[in-house]
Amino acid sequence: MSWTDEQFASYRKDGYLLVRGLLSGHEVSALNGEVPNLLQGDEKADRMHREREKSGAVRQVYSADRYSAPFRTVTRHPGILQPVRALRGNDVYVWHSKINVKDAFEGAVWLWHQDYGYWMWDGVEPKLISVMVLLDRATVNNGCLMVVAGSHKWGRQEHYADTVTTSYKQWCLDLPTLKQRVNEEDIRHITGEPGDVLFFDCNLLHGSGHNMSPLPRKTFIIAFNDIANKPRPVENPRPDWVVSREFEAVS
Ligand SMILES: O=C(O)CCC(=O)C(=O)O
Repeated sequence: MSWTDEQFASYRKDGYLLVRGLLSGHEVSALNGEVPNLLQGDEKADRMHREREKSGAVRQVYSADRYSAPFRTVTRHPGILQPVRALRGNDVYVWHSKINVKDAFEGAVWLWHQDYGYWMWDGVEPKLISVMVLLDRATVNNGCLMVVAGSHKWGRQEHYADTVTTSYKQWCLDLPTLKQRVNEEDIRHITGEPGDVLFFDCNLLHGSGHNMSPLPRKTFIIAFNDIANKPRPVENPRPDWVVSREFEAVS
């Protein structure tokens, strides 16, 4: 379950690593079996925050790890937890988790951003690692994640809030910075099969295009924070579903 030296070196060089086939077909089926209920639930009753596309389709559901046993189990999967703890050199807790739905034909773009571009305002240092579990096949046509290899080494860039492109406020890099920094040959498409798992640094520049295909592109993203990096008090703290106050080390 632990990574080889080459895998750690590759993660450190590129800012991400894709591990193919980390979850079994059985584990992926257990997760996908939960999704219809999680998408339909009533926010007031189940306390799971949902974002919607302009069409009304669910774009994201937060906190599945708190309310669904298979999602809780995958958050503690040794193949996920061991490398995350090794990368941090410490225990970690769940900063937040979300199912990103990206439905066939209607799932909308994620503009280029670094997660730490806005997590910084939550009063933490860049000691967070995200883990994206593919629940469906991810293709170029259905809007697979795109990353800019090595961009985690730029450090945090300034972000602005885009409130027009989608239904959802997105923090993203401005055009002059993108034009100056992003080389076409450094853009990688993270295509893969259900059960493949991507690990990425909180300063890695990433985004994804609209789902132009008949295939849905669901993923489950768990963001882990170093247990020693609990948020300092900030002026406008964000809600618990996005900045968790449950500081229990995951084991
Ligand atoms: O689902 C995607 O394609 C990107 C999601 C993302 O960047 C995020 O949730 O911060």
